[in-house]
Amino acid sequence: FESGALAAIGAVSESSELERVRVEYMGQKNGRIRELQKLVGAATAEQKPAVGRRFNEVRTAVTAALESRQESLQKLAAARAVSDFDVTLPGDRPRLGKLHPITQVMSEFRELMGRFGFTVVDGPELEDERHNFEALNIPEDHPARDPLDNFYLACAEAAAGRPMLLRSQTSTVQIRTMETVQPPVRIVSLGRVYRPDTIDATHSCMFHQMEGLLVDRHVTMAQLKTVLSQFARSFLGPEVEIRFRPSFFPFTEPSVEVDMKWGSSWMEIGGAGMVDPAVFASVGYDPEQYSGFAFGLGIERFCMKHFGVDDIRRFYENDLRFLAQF
Ligand code: FA5
Repeated sequence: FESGALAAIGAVSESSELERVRVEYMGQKNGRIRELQKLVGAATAEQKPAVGRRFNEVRTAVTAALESRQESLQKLAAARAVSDFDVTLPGDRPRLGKLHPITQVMSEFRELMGRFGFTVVDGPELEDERHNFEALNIPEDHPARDPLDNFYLACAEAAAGRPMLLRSQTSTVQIRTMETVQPPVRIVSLGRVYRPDTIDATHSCMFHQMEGLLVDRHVTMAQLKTVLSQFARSFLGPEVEIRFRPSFFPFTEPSVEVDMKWGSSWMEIGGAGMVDPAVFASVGYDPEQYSGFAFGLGIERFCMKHFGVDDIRRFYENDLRFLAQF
């Protein structure tokens, strides 16, 4: 028994085989050790001490051989795993994320306008009618307030007679700023705005604007044009031109559309004008003492020009093949 067991243990090369050998020789139920045990039982009283001792010796020896074989098989497996590991292979480079192209452009705008002395402020995307319309001189019956042209919300405030909407323009932040600080004011605010426009290559129902507001004594339209053209040139290059076209906004007088020429074509980038005295009145500024200019630019238009993207929808599809290029 003993020599057979030790030979079988020495011959195995896998843990599973070793387990089979263990069951065959040492198994509680049908292991061959049972036969030896029977011999011990059958021995005469005189033989018993010697036979019992021998039995114990054999059992201890086989058990120890099983254990040491198990240990050496484990060491062998570990060594094999280590030798399969090639330490000279290059490591996996961690994949770094990137900022969205619109986020990149917005940070650059904040930085540029900061250098022109404009402080960056934020305003809420969920607004009331005072900040989105009334204080901006957009009266109750004005078509811009049509529910079909705005994202009004069915919320508790609305039920209590205070309609709320997703802001349709960043001009709301002009009001929020003038309500809290006294002139001189020199701020920009960048953020999302929402309009139920028909979506196409240049229109989205959510987009970004940069609002600018400067209020001081003796502010002129020439200063407005200088700031806008300096800004556009710093961002896109010295060859960029700015053009004003007469327009109308309830909160500026006079009002203009701002076009930018980059390459061979003109492109509309936003609206601007001199702050209407009615707006100053609604925030408690004295229109006799102060004047100001304001502008609101579409950020996506700049991104499209800057990155050569011909469809605004690409920015919102979260397609990594697109986003990874910026
Ligand atoms: C305004 O929103 C005014 N608040 C701008 C303003 C501010 C005027 C301060 C005077 C003083 P307008 O609706 O034209 O104006 O929008 C401004 C710019 O936002 C547009 O020129 C365009 O570049 C961009 N824009 C408008 N609608 C969309 C749209 N659906 N998708 C993408 N960009 C848009």
